[in-house]
Amino acid sequence: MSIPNHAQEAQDRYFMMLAIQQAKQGLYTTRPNPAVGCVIVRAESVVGQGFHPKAGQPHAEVFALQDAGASAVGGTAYVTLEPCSHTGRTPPCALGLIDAGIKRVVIAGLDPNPQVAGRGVKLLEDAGIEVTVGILTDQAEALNRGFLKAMRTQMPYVRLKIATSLDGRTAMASGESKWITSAQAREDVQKLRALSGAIITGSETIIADDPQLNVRSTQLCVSADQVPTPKVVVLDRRQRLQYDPKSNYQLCRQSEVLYWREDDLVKLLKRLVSDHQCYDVLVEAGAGVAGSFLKQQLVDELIVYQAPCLLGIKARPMVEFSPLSLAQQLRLDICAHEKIGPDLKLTLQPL
Ligand code: AOF
Ligand code: ZN
Repeated sequence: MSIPNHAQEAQDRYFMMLAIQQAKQGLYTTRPNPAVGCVIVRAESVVGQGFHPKAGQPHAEVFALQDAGASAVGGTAYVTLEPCSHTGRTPPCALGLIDAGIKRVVIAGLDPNPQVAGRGVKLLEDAGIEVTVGILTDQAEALNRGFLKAMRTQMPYVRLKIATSLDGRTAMASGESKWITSAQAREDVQKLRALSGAIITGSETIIADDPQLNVRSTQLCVSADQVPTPKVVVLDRRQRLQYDPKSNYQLCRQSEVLYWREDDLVKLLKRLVSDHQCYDVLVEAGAGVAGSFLKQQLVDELIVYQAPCLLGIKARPMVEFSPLSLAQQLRLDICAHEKIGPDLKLTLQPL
């Protein structure tokens, strides 16, 4: 009978937390690759650490092993994602760990990429390495929502962002809407954009607001020019932009823009995964588009920035949605709440 070793588990959680902190350094720059961190431990102290900085560059394990040098022999590697077993842009990390003389590997969660999916663990075990899977899995998975969902379902992780007043209004009846939420809340939106492979908007938003929809923050942990530019998708079923004489909208000048003229949003989302490797998608649009995504149950996460002001009943509502009875309401779970400057940020998941 084996007795659970609580001291070992506590230690594993501690070092995995350090590996997660490493992974976070690549959060905005690794797309379409996942953000991954690795810590090498020998005799209960950290001898090497690293993270994956960018697709095409070495994986987290390679940097951590380099950092550890000869001290890696006989050590334990803590990795936030199963070490890869395939040769992609870089060679298999599982073999790198074996060659470096690592004796034990602790992994937060398996890599659902069909090219890996358990094969990394098998390579390690076949080489006689002790493997533990499932330490701080939820925290590690929270870093790579899009990558994990896309690998598992071929659909992206969709975040819908809405900025509203306390009474749930987004603009005056005239369309006037600059600015309801604070500069701090708008700065926070930069993080959502920096996480996203694509930003979806509507032609009406382009015509009314001429937004830039780019990443330009100076307050991210990396400089904005390191962040891969999100693709902008304009929903333009009625081809309003093509015939609009004003063609020099701000975003057309600076980003790669994809015009989607079809009705089918599921097809668009699947296409973004299969053809463009966009695994995290941010919807920043008006009430009509927001309503379509919500009604079709395509939203994984709703982020509401709510300013403490009242705009009244003639102002525009946040979502075009008209349930006929209370039974048809859309219910959500509040996952997080935070005060950002004077505003409230709510993160919700549809039930
Ligand atoms: C790891 N460690 O740090 C990362 C992994 O084209 P490549 O060679 O960069 O491979 C990309 C795939 O490798 C990616 O889709 C995911 O399955 C895995 N990412 N694996 O062992 C890392 N970033
Ligand atoms: Zn790898």
